[in-house]
Amino acid sequence: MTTLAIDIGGTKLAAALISAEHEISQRREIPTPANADPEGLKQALGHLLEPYQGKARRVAIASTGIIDNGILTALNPDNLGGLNHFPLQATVEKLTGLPCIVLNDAQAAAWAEYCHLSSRFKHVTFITVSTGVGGGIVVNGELLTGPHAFAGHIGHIQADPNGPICGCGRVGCVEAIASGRAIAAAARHDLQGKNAREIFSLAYSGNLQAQQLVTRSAQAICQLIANLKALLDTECIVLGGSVGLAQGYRQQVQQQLAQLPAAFQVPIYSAHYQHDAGLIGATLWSEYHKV
Ligand code: ADP
Ligand code: BMX
Ligand code: ZN
Repeated sequence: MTTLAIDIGGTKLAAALISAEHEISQRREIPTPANADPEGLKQALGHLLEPYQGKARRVAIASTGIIDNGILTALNPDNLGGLNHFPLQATVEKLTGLPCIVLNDAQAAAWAEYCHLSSRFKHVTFITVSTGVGGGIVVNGELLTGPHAFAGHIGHIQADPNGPICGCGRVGCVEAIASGRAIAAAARHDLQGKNAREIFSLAYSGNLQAQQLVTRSAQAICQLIANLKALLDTECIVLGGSVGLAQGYRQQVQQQLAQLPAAFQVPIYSAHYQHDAGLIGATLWSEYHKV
Protein backbone atom coordinates (compact mmCIF):
# COMPACT_ATOMS: atom_id res chain seq x y z
CA MET A 1 0.00 0.00 0.00
CA THR A 2 1.36 3.45 -0.86
CA THR A 3 1.65 5.84 2.09
CA LEU A 4 1.77 9.61 1.90
CA ALA A 5 4.39 10.46 4.55
CA ILE A 6 4.78 13.96 6.00
CA ASP A 7 7.53 15.36 8.23
CA ILE A 8 6.75 18.62 10.03
CA GLY A 9 9.87 20.26 11.46
CA GLY A 10 10.70 23.66 12.89
CA THR A 11 12.52 24.64 9.68
CA LYS A 12 10.98 22.58 6.89
CA LEU A 13 7.90 20.56 5.93
CA ALA A 14 8.66 17.47 3.82
CA ALA A 15 6.33 15.00 2.11
CA ALA A 16 6.83 11.95 -0.09
CA LEU A 17 5.14 8.81 -1.31
CA ILE A 18 6.46 5.64 0.35
CA SER A 19 5.84 2.36 -1.47
CA ALA A 20 5.06 -0.98 0.19
CA GLU A 21 8.80 -1.76 -0.28
CA HIS A 22 9.63 1.54 1.50
CA GLU A 23 10.96 3.24 -1.58
CA ILE A 24 10.64 7.03 -1.52
CA SER A 25 9.32 8.98 -4.50
CA GLN A 26 7.99 12.45 -5.32
CA ARG A 27 9.68 14.01 -2.28
CA ARG A 28 8.87 17.70 -1.79
CA GLU A 29 10.03 20.20 0.78
CA ILE A 30 8.81 23.69 1.70
CA PRO A 31 9.89 26.01 4.53
CA THR A 32 7.86 25.86 7.75
CA PRO A 33 5.78 29.05 7.77
CA ALA A 34 7.46 31.70 9.92
CA ASN A 35 4.22 32.25 11.83
CA ALA A 36 3.06 28.69 12.19
CA ASP A 37 -0.29 29.67 13.66
CA PRO A 38 -3.16 27.23 12.97
CA GLU A 39 -4.16 28.97 9.71
CA GLY A 40 -0.55 29.32 8.50
CA LEU A 41 0.15 25.63 9.06
CA LYS A 42 -3.16 24.55 7.47
CA GLN A 43 -2.39 26.61 4.36
CA ALA A 44 1.18 25.35 4.11
CA LEU A 45 -0.02 21.73 4.44
CA GLY A 46 -2.67 22.30 1.78
CA HIS A 47 -0.02 23.65 -0.59
CA LEU A 48 2.45 20.83 0.22
CA LEU A 49 -0.08 18.01 -0.19
CA GLU A 50 -1.93 19.24 -3.28
CA PRO A 51 0.16 17.22 -5.82
CA TYR A 52 -0.44 13.93 -3.96
CA GLN A 53 -4.25 13.86 -4.40
CA GLY A 54 -5.37 10.32 -5.27
CA LYS A 55 -1.86 8.83 -5.06
CA ALA A 56 -1.90 7.18 -1.61
CA ARG A 57 -4.22 5.12 0.60
CA ARG A 58 -3.15 6.44 4.00
CA VAL A 59 -1.16 9.28 5.58
CA ALA A 60 1.62 8.94 8.16
CA ILE A 61 2.91 12.08 9.87
CA ALA A 62 6.06 12.70 11.91
CA SER A 63 5.78 16.08 13.57
CA THR A 64 7.73 18.27 15.93
CA GLY A 65 5.87 18.95 19.16
CA ILE A 66 4.04 16.83 21.70
CA ILE A 67 1.67 14.66 19.68
CA ASP A 68 -1.07 13.26 21.88
CA ASN A 69 -3.92 11.43 20.14
CA GLY A 70 -3.35 13.33 16.90
CA ILE A 71 -3.27 16.74 18.64
CA LEU A 72 -0.09 18.85 18.40
CA THR A 73 1.14 21.11 21.20
CA ALA A 74 4.48 22.91 20.92
CA LEU A 75 6.67 22.39 23.98
CA ASN A 76 9.03 25.07 22.70
CA PRO A 77 6.76 27.69 21.09
CA ASP A 78 9.82 29.35 19.51
CA ASN A 79 9.99 26.32 17.20
CA LEU A 80 6.41 26.28 15.97
CA GLY A 81 4.67 29.57 16.60
CA GLY A 82 3.13 28.50 19.88
CA LEU A 83 0.73 25.97 18.41
CA ASN A 84 -1.44 24.67 21.21
CA HIS A 85 -3.89 21.78 20.84
CA PHE A 86 -3.71 21.96 17.05
CA PRO A 87 -5.85 19.11 15.60
CA LEU A 88 -3.16 17.88 13.18
CA GLN A 89 -4.61 14.45 12.46
CA ALA A 90 -8.13 15.77 11.84
CA THR A 91 -6.79 18.63 9.67
CA VAL A 92 -4.83 16.28 7.40
CA GLU A 93 -7.66 13.72 7.26
CA LYS A 94 -9.91 16.52 6.04
CA LEU A 95 -7.37 17.80 3.52
CA THR A 96 -6.67 14.37 2.00
CA GLY A 97 -9.79 12.30 2.74
CA LEU A 98 -7.46 9.51 3.95
CA PRO A 99 -6.93 7.76 7.31
CA CYS A 100 -3.99 9.28 9.11
CA ILE A 101 -1.63 8.53 12.02
CA VAL A 102 0.66 11.08 13.74
CA LEU A 103 3.74 10.57 15.88
CA ASN A 104 6.38 12.97 17.25
CA ASP A 105 9.16 13.43 14.67
CA ALA A 106 12.01 12.07 16.81
CA GLN A 107 9.88 9.18 18.11
CA ALA A 108 9.10 8.32 14.47
CA ALA A 109 12.76 8.51 13.46
CA ALA A 110 13.69 6.32 16.44
CA TRP A 111 11.21 3.71 15.26
CA ALA A 112 12.68 3.72 11.74
CA GLU A 113 16.24 3.41 12.99
CA TYR A 114 15.29 0.73 15.53
CA CYS A 115 13.56 -1.32 12.79
CA HIS A 116 16.75 -1.06 10.73
CA LEU A 117 18.95 -2.19 13.68
CA SER A 118 16.55 -4.66 15.33
CA SER A 119 18.54 -7.79 14.45
CA ARG A 120 21.46 -6.36 16.51
CA PHE A 121 19.90 -4.18 19.20
CA LYS A 122 16.69 -4.05 21.25
CA HIS A 123 17.55 -0.79 23.08
CA VAL A 124 18.09 2.15 20.73
CA THR A 125 17.94 5.91 21.39
CA PHE A 126 17.60 8.41 18.54
CA ILE A 127 18.64 12.04 18.96
CA THR A 128 17.81 14.71 16.40
CA VAL A 129 19.91 17.86 16.51
CA SER A 130 17.94 20.10 14.19
CA THR A 131 15.88 23.28 14.76
CA GLY A 132 15.46 21.90 18.27
CA VAL A 133 16.84 18.79 19.94
CA GLY A 134 14.43 15.85 20.02
CA GLY A 135 14.60 12.22 21.02
CA GLY A 136 12.96 8.85 20.64
CA ILE A 137 13.65 5.91 22.95
CA VAL A 138 13.18 2.22 22.17
CA VAL A 139 13.46 -0.09 25.17
CA ASN A 140 13.29 -3.83 24.68
CA GLY A 141 11.88 -3.36 21.17
CA GLU A 142 9.14 -0.96 22.28
CA LEU A 143 8.93 2.73 21.45
CA LEU A 144 8.35 4.76 24.60
CA THR A 145 5.69 7.39 24.05
CA GLY A 146 4.46 7.71 27.64
CA PRO A 147 0.98 8.34 29.05
CA HIS A 148 0.98 11.93 27.71
CA ALA A 149 3.11 11.31 24.61
CA PHE A 150 5.94 13.30 26.23
CA ALA A 151 8.50 10.49 26.52
CA GLY A 152 11.76 11.18 24.72
CA HIS A 153 11.72 14.98 24.93
CA ILE A 154 15.37 14.79 25.94
CA GLY A 155 16.21 18.18 24.45
CA HIS A 156 14.60 19.60 27.59
CA ILE A 157 16.86 17.86 30.07
CA GLN A 158 18.94 20.50 31.82
CA ALA A 159 22.49 20.84 30.53
CA ASP A 160 23.58 23.99 32.39
CA PRO A 161 21.77 25.60 35.35
CA ASN A 162 23.47 28.88 34.37
CA GLY A 163 22.68 28.46 30.69
CA PRO A 164 20.27 30.38 28.45
CA ILE A 165 16.53 30.26 29.02
CA CYS A 166 14.90 27.71 26.72
CA GLY A 167 11.76 28.47 24.72
CA CYS A 168 10.01 25.81 26.82
CA GLY A 169 10.45 28.01 29.92
CA ARG A 170 13.19 26.05 31.71
CA VAL A 171 16.75 27.28 32.19
CA GLY A 172 19.69 25.75 30.34
CA CYS A 173 18.00 22.91 28.42
CA VAL A 174 20.18 20.91 26.00
CA GLU A 175 18.07 22.43 23.21
CA ALA A 176 18.96 25.97 24.36
CA ILE A 177 22.66 25.16 23.88
CA ALA A 178 23.01 22.49 21.19
CA SER A 179 20.21 23.00 18.62
CA GLY A 180 20.57 24.74 15.27
CA ARG A 181 18.60 27.66 16.66
CA ALA A 182 20.76 27.84 19.79
CA ILE A 183 23.96 27.79 17.75
CA ALA A 184 22.65 30.73 15.69
CA ALA A 185 21.39 32.58 18.80
CA ALA A 186 24.79 32.38 20.51
CA ALA A 187 26.66 33.82 17.51
CA ARG A 188 28.27 37.24 18.08
CA HIS A 189 30.16 39.87 16.07
CA ASP A 190 30.95 38.68 12.52
CA LEU A 191 28.65 35.64 12.93
CA GLN A 192 25.61 37.52 14.24
CA GLY A 193 22.54 36.82 12.10
CA LYS A 194 23.98 33.67 10.49
CA ASN A 195 22.12 30.37 10.66
CA ALA A 196 23.59 27.07 11.86
CA ARG A 197 24.29 25.86 8.30
CA GLU A 198 26.35 28.97 7.59
CA ILE A 199 28.12 28.69 10.95
CA PHE A 200 29.09 25.05 10.23
CA SER A 201 30.47 26.00 6.86
CA LEU A 202 32.53 28.82 8.47
CA ALA A 203 33.77 26.35 11.10
CA TYR A 204 35.13 24.09 8.30
CA SER A 205 36.92 27.05 6.79
CA GLY A 206 38.67 27.79 10.09
CA ASN A 207 36.55 30.51 11.80
CA LEU A 208 37.39 30.14 15.50
CA GLN A 209 34.09 31.40 16.91
CA ALA A 210 32.16 29.09 14.56
CA GLN A 211 34.29 26.13 15.70
CA GLN A 212 33.63 27.02 19.35
CA LEU A 213 29.88 27.19 18.75
CA VAL A 214 29.92 23.74 17.11
CA THR A 215 32.06 22.31 19.93
CA ARG A 216 29.72 23.77 22.59
CA SER A 217 26.80 22.03 20.87
CA ALA A 218 28.68 18.71 20.56
CA GLN A 219 29.68 18.89 24.24
CA ALA A 220 26.06 19.27 25.36
CA ILE A 221 25.04 16.31 23.17
CA CYS A 222 27.94 14.22 24.54
CA GLN A 223 26.85 14.88 28.15
CA LEU A 224 23.23 14.12 27.19
CA ILE A 225 24.35 10.77 25.75
CA ALA A 226 26.25 9.93 28.95
CA ASN A 227 23.11 10.77 30.96
CA LEU A 228 20.99 8.57 28.68
CA LYS A 229 23.45 5.70 29.06
CA ALA A 230 23.17 5.99 32.85
CA LEU A 231 19.38 6.22 32.70
CA LEU A 232 18.57 3.57 30.10
CA ASP A 233 21.70 1.49 29.44
CA THR A 234 20.82 2.05 25.80
CA GLU A 235 22.82 -0.18 23.41
CA CYS A 236 23.38 2.48 20.78
CA ILE A 237 22.69 6.10 19.95
CA VAL A 238 21.56 7.17 16.47
CA LEU A 239 22.14 10.81 15.53
CA GLY A 240 19.97 12.61 12.98
CA GLY A 241 18.74 16.08 12.02
CA SER A 242 20.69 18.46 9.80
CA VAL A 243 23.07 19.48 12.61
CA GLY A 244 23.44 15.88 13.85
CA LEU A 245 24.22 14.73 10.30
CA ALA A 246 26.55 17.62 9.46
CA GLN A 247 30.03 16.58 8.39
CA GLY A 248 32.31 15.90 11.37
CA TYR A 249 29.67 16.52 14.07
CA ARG A 250 29.16 12.88 15.13
CA GLN A 251 32.94 12.41 15.26
CA GLN A 252 33.26 15.40 17.62
CA VAL A 253 30.59 13.98 19.93
CA GLN A 254 32.34 10.58 19.81
CA GLN A 255 35.74 12.07 20.66
CA GLN A 256 34.28 13.87 23.65
CA LEU A 257 32.40 10.79 24.87
CA ALA A 258 35.62 8.77 24.65
CA GLN A 259 37.06 11.02 27.43
CA LEU A 260 34.39 9.81 29.90
CA PRO A 261 34.58 6.67 32.11
CA ALA A 262 33.96 3.28 30.50
CA ALA A 263 30.42 2.81 31.88
CA PHE A 264 29.23 5.80 29.81
CA GLN A 265 30.58 4.54 26.50
CA VAL A 266 28.01 3.63 23.83
CA PRO A 267 28.32 3.36 20.04
CA ILE A 268 27.01 6.37 18.11
CA TYR A 269 25.76 5.93 14.53
CA SER A 270 24.52 8.41 11.96
CA ALA A 271 20.89 7.85 10.96
CA HIS A 272 20.68 5.12 8.31
CA TYR A 273 17.69 6.91 6.76
CA GLN A 274 19.49 10.26 6.98
CA HIS A 275 17.02 13.15 6.50
CA ASP A 276 14.14 10.72 5.75
CA ALA A 277 14.11 8.92 9.11
CA GLY A 278 10.90 10.73 10.17
CA LEU A 279 9.10 9.95 6.89
CA ILE A 280 10.08 6.26 6.98
CA GLY A 281 9.44 5.93 10.71
CA ALA A 282 5.92 7.36 10.52
CA THR A 283 5.19 4.98 7.63
CA LEU A 284 6.51 1.94 9.54
CA TRP A 285 4.45 3.07 12.56
CA SER A 286 1.29 3.25 10.40
CA GLU A 287 1.97 -0.31 9.19
CA TYR A 288 2.61 -1.52 12.75
CA HIS A 289 -0.71 0.00 13.83
CA LYS A 290 -2.53 -1.22 10.69
CA VAL A 291 -3.86 2.22 9.72
P1 ADP B 1 13.77 20.45 10.91
O1 ADP B 1 14.14 20.97 12.26
O2 ADP B 1 12.72 21.26 10.23
O3 ADP B 1 13.46 18.98 10.93
P2 ADP B 1 16.55 20.22 9.94
O4 ADP B 1 16.81 18.84 10.47
O5 ADP B 1 17.00 20.50 8.54
O6 ADP B 1 15.03 20.66 9.95
O7 ADP B 1 17.26 21.25 10.94
C1 ADP B 1 17.27 22.62 10.70
C2 ADP B 1 18.50 23.24 11.36
O8 ADP B 1 19.69 22.64 10.81
C3 ADP B 1 18.62 24.74 11.08
O9 ADP B 1 19.10 25.35 12.27
C4 ADP B 1 19.65 24.82 9.96
O10 ADP B 1 20.39 26.04 9.98
C5 ADP B 1 20.56 23.64 10.29
N1 ADP B 1 21.23 23.07 9.11
C6 ADP B 1 20.71 22.82 7.88
N2 ADP B 1 21.64 22.30 7.05
C7 ADP B 1 22.79 22.20 7.78
C8 ADP B 1 24.11 21.73 7.50
N3 ADP B 1 24.44 21.28 6.29
N4 ADP B 1 25.03 21.78 8.48
C9 ADP B 1 24.71 22.24 9.72
N5 ADP B 1 23.49 22.71 10.05
C10 ADP B 1 22.53 22.69 9.10
C1 BMX C 1 11.46 20.48 20.31
C2 BMX C 1 10.03 19.92 20.38
C3 BMX C 1 10.07 18.40 20.13
C4 BMX C 1 10.79 18.05 18.84
C5 BMX C 1 12.20 18.67 18.82
C6 BMX C 1 12.90 18.47 17.48
C7 BMX C 1 8.36 21.60 19.76
C8 BMX C 1 7.64 22.30 18.65
N1 BMX C 1 9.21 20.60 19.40
O1 BMX C 1 12.19 20.00 21.40
O2 BMX C 1 8.76 17.89 20.10
O3 BMX C 1 10.87 16.65 18.69
O4 BMX C 1 12.08 20.09 19.07
O5 BMX C 1 12.13 19.07 16.46
O6 BMX C 1 8.16 21.94 20.90
P1 BMX C 1 12.71 19.66 15.09
O7 BMX C 1 11.73 20.65 14.60
O8 BMX C 1 14.03 20.24 15.39
O9 BMX C 1 12.85 18.47 14.20
ZN1 ZN D 1 13.57 23.42 27.13
